[in-house]
Amino acid sequence: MFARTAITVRAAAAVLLLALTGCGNAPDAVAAPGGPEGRLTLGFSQVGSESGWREANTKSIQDAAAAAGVELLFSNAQGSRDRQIEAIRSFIEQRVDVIAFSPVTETGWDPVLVEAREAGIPVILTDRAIQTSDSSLYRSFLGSDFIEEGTKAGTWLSDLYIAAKEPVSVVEIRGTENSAPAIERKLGFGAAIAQNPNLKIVASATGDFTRVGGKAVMEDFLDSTPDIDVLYAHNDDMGLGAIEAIEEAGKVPGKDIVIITVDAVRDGMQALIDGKINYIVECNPLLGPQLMELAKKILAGERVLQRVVTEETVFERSGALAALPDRQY
Ligand code: GZL
Repeated sequence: MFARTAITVRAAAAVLLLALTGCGNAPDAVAAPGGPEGRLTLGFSQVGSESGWREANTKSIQDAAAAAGVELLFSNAQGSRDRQIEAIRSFIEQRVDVIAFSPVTETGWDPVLVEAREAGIPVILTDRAIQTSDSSLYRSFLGSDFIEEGTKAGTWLSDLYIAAKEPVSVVEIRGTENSAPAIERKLGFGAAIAQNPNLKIVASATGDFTRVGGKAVMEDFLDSTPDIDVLYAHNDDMGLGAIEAIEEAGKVPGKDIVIITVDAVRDGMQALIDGKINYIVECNPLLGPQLMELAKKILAGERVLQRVVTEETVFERSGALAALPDRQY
């Protein structure tokens, strides 16, 4: 009964909206919120729980939905694209007002996003981008510039070794294969270190953004790669796992091996303060409030930017000491 009534009301609201704005099939014409008591219902599919960053991102979305009075249907895909696609189909069947998701990998999303468009449900990408030839499949992408993050890491390293006369051996622990952050942090870093011909990536493997993965990869590198000078890990969690392996091998992280990571979550910032990590490029997970604002604007028929880039910075030890006391994640 509720669902049918809601759809009737929403259909009427949509007709009224079209009449008022005369925008016909304009992309901004969507139905009025149809959740309980007219509340906006947002279906969100999350990547998983693989890292401290992801936990903070989930909390930000859940807290922001509660603060904004948004009815949140939240699904955790535990790293599975198929489970994310299932969740999006479920949101379509439940006739949510807006769908948002952080795509675990870049490809394979067009079919389900066409289904959402045909159902008249707007989609917002958060955190990670997708590969598609049809940008009308989503209304906005809210997230970091991962190439810029890799560039920041590589530029800092190039400067650190500006006077190097000998080859500098760099090992890289990548994030989840085929994910936007792993692809683009690698791209940005590689282009930036090309400025310094002494810097060479001598080994690279995926640690899937987890501590366990980072430790296992670093153990392999320590066994197979002589004289490692630098580790570039695509997130703090893999860097922290690698630090365990480095210490178990009797080496001093941050001194015997320079370590650069991305995210700047609490545990990473503490390692930076302890001298075990040398540089962290921030990747801000606190996307919740902006996501709710985007959803409400889209449902109100307002135009929104198709690309909203997250603001973020970089940290060395002094900056971490200043930032840690008030850090939200
Ligand atoms: C980046 C995000 C990445 C983080 C990792 O926006 O997708 O996934 O850097 C997380 O910590 O697992």
